[in-house]
Amino acid sequence: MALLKHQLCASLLLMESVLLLAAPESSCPAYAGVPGTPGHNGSPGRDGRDGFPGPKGEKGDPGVGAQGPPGKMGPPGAVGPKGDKGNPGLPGTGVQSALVTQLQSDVKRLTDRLAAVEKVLGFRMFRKVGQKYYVTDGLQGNFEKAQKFCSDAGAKIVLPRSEDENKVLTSMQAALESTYVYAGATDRQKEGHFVDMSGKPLTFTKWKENEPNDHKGAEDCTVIYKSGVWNDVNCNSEWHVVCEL
Ligand code: FUC
Ligand code: CA
Ligand code: CA
Repeated sequence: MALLKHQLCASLLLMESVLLLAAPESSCPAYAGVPGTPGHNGSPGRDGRDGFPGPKGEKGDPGVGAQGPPGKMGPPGAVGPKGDKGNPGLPGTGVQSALVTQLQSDVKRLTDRLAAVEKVLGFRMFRKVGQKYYVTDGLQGNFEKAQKFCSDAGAKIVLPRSEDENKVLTSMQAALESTYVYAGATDRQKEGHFVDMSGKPLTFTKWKENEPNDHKGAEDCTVIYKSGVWNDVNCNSEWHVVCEL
């Protein structure tokens, strides 16, 4: 302790000597010493702790994806309304319109004719006679069945109106090996008075000798024999069916 006190006094004495040298005129009372110069800044402190998390950021803009492929075509729409009627055509010259009228009637005639010919081609056998066609599928039946077959075909049961027509029919009978073919004439309305299917009197007949005889009082239908002569027979008997178009 004595040593420490001695050293402290020695230090104070030394400091006083230094001060006297720095300021020789000042009287220095017993130690209200001049403050020393500020010390140097200390070394930086340790890093602070991490701060609290900042606030949540703003919502981002919507993303922009690449455009997808086009979808399938939708179902067809309903049929639209009928369009307006067109404007009338330009008037033709007198010659032109007469020509058009002629062509229209020619086309109609040819169209009708073609339709008739195509119908004829649908039968097993056919013959052209004048403006008519005689057709058959070789069917046999009673008069009622004969009428129905022809009517279903859009035709009429055959009725020769001339020797030519009668001959063409017998040529078909030869090919059919037919004894009798029904004709479209009856005396059902008035016995002994044969008429066609429209009720009109016959303009051509080729009755066999002693016919029509209304055999057994039960013969009101007409048949044509393979030789071409006519006979009245019972309408329920079955014979070949030929129609005319
Ligand atoms: C004659 C004909 C009749 C029948 C009979 C067998 O009398 O007139 O229609 O064919 O023969
Ligand atoms: Ca009769
Ligand atoms: Ca008879």
